[in-house]
Amino acid sequence: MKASVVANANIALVKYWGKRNKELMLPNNGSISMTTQGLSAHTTVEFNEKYGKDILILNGKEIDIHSEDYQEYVGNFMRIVREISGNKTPVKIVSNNNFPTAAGLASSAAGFAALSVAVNEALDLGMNKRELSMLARRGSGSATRSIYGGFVEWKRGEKVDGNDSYAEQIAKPEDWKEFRMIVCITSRKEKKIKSRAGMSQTVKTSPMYKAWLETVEKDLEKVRKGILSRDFTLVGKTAEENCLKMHATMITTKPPIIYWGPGTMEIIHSVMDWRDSGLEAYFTIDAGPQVKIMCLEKDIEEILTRVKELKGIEDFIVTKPGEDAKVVNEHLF
Ligand code: 2P0
Repeated sequence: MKASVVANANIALVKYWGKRNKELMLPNNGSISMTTQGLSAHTTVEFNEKYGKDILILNGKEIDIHSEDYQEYVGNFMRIVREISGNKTPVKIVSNNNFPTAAGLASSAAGFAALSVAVNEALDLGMNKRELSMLARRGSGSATRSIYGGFVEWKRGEKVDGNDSYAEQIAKPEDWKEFRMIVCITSRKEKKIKSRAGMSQTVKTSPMYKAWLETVEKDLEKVRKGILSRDFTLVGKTAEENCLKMHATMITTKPPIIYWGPGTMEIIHSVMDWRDSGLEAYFTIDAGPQVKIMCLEKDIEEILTRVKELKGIEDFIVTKPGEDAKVVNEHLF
């Protein structure tokens, strides 16, 4: 009834932005990401009557699972787990991220991937990876992709019950060891608009959203092809274009959602200048001001030298393709 799991965060190359079903967490479009190495959530769960009620401790802080901010996330997720398993025993969940939560990395992706694998193990539910990716999806959309390592696609699916909206691995981490991402932290302020509320508002109000959906399929094809043929130019260029298109839908949401800050802009212009001077790098940005720079291992030293010269960067983390979510022996309590 007790299990521990480590799962890695992922960074999207083709983004997920917008749902067609909020209860089942079904996306309007497919997405592709790289699972990071070492930016992880370590989670321990134990189901035991002795707890009396559900307990959640996130990064050392006890949180009321049924409070306004968490009911929609962990509270709702545990309701789903209980529906599936029939098990009503109280649970204790302890989870730690080894990266700063303010880093604008999808901490919910690593967290819900870890929690899904942990409840499956603790309750002996016997789910395979595909089923685990669908369970993780119910916690947070981007968590669907963190079940697998390497390069991963979350299929949009067509079915109304969501049973064809799951993750599949495109390439293993060892298939493209040279791929690097530099996560550049430009601000540690908490973002004003959470992804979930932001994407819902974009779907409702952005005149650009239709155009976004019309071009995603082509981007998925290009990035899939680029990953399979290790074509860095194709992957980087398409990912950067896709990121800008997603941000165009955010910026044109009413009221506007502008996640970029001055530091974000500085990196965008710098990366484009480096490229003009023959140093190949691309950027991608999620629902926050941080920028992830994509490059190959051969250029990392030169790029880091330049990154360190930028004024708007508070910190940076270098990552590469990481592993699947996995059960570990180290319990957190
Ligand atoms: C992504 N993002 O594909 C995109 C790019 C942010 C921008 O997935 O409502 O935290 O829990 O499904 O997964 C962030 O959205 O939102 C996200 P929910 P989630 O990585």
